[in-house]
Parts: sequence; C-alpha cells; structure tokens
Amino acid sequence: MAYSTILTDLTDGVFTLTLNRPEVLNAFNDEMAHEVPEALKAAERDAAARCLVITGAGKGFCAGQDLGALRGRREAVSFREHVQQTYNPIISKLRALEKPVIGQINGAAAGAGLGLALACDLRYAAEGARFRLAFSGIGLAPDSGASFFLPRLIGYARAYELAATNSPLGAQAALELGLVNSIFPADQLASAVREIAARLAQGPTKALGLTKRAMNKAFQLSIDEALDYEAHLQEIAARTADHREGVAAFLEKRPANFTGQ
Ligand code: T3D
Repeated sequence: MAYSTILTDLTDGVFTLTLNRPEVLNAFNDEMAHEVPEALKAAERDAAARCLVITGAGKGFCAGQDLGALRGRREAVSFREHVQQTYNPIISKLRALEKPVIGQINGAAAGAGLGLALACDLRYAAEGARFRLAFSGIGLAPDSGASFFLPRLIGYARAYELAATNSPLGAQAALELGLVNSIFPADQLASAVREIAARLAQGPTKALGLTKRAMNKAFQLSIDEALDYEAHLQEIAARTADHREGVAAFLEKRPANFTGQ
C-alpha cells in the first residue's frame, strides 16, 4: 500500500515504519494519524512481520500534533473526538499488537510523539534525543497514553514534574530514569536496533506476543488472577511449533530455529 506521510519496509522479518514529515520533526497531521494505524494493522496481519520498529525521518522522532494543522482546524472540531479518532487507535493498536514493537528514538519526541514512544515495548534512543511532554506548553493535558505510561515507567512525582514544568529530558537522564532501554551514538542507533530487531524477529513470535498480553493484563489483576491468566496463556504457547522446536533444540544441544508458528 502507498502512503504519503510514512514509509514502510519489511526485511528479514522486521517491519519498519518511518514517520516521514521531517520538515516538522514528523509531527502528526490527520493524514499521518490515519496512515499509521493502517500500517500497524497491515503489520499485525502479515505473518512475515515478526518484529516492528518505529522511527522518524530526519533529525526528529515525532513532535506530536502538528500545531500548524491544529491552528488551522475549524473551532467546531471537538478535541475529544479528534483525540479519540486519531491518537487513541494508534496507542491501542500498539499495545494490542502481539509482536515486539521497538521505538527507535532518533531525535526529539514530544507530546503525542512521546506518547507514541511510550506505547512501544522497547525504546532505544540516540544520545542526542530529547523527550518533552509539551502538552502544558500549549495549555493542554497529556493524551496519547502519556498519563498512563509515564508514571508507571518513572513514578508519579517525576512524571508529574516533567508534565507540569515541560522541561526537556535528555537521553542520558531518560536512561537513568528507565524511560529508555539503552542509548547509542546517533550514527550507531539504526544498526544497533536492526540487530536487536532481527534477533526478536527470529524468536518464538507467539510466545513473545503472549508475554506482552500477560504483562499488559497484569497491571489490572490481583496476584491470583495473574497466576491464573499465566496458566491460561501457557496452554496457548504450549501448542505452538516454536515450543516443540525450543525443547527439541535444547535437548539436542543446538540453536533453536523458530518460525513464528
Ligand atoms: O486534538 C488534538 O490534536 C490534541 C492533541 C494534541 C497532541 C499533542 O501532541 S500536543 C503537543 C504538540 N507538540 C508540541 O507542542 C511540541 C512543539 N515542539 C517543540 O517543543 C520542539 O520543536 C521540540 C522539543 C519537539 C524540538 O525542539 P528543537 O529545538 O529540536 O526543534 P525546533 O527548532 O523547535 O523545530 C524544528 C522545526 O519543526 C521548526 O520548524 P522551522 O522553524 O524549522 O520551520 C518547528 O516549528 C517545527 N516543529 C516542531 N514541532 C512542531 C513543529 N511544527 C509543527 N508542529 C509541531 N508540533
């Protein structure tokens, strides 16, 4: 499928989605907000896509809502409806998609762009990347899941401080807070992520997807419910060819050849 605001690529099991509006640091206009979930759905359906990478073209990752487009909207546009129709489906899809999703944070991530990064399973950032809530800077409250993910990742007080002061957070500080998994020199980020993504794409895809489902759900469960849910998911994982292959490979003292089945 041809897109006008994003680029997609599928190589060696890794589906890469590149936000491609570099002149505005890949800020979202409505077209991009429509195309991103379309691409995510395509990646979800394609069994050959076993790991996803989301990144930005040029020097930014994503600066959130395109403020030029926001100002150009008619006043009749409801912010509730706009957020529900644009950002919410993206964030929900990323969390429901049962394949590992990596945010390759090549530059600034702000507003809904930060929400997008936080909705990924893993985040690897360039040393020069910056994170900014940005919402309070324009008199808005967090959306795109930022108020859900950030306190869970770094704790309430730090999350509230970042939201209220709108201070930028550098990559090193983001690493120390646990907001990103690792940081790399800018010129090594893409190759480092490619290596990690390729490894995940060769993994037992169903088991990795069920792991995500279990950890998502565990936020809402008591320990007994979580134990029960784990047992339920184990029943599903145990029926996969990758489970049989993993056990056989271990007993035969050879590397496993997982196919995602
Ligand atoms: O219903 C709804 O839509 C509500 C939903 C809202 C969701 C949101 O995301 S609200 C938050 C919107 N985002 C922002 O407020 C972020 C604004 N941008 C920034 O704070 C900074 O640009 C960054 C911290 C992201 C990066 O700073 P820096 O110094 O690296 O870059 P810069 O020089 O500020 O920006 C480079 C260019 O991108 C510049 O254009 P120019 O001067 O080169 O022609 C700048 O205007 C443009 N740009 C950056 N962010 C946006 C943008 N243009 C439009 N919209 C943007 N969000």
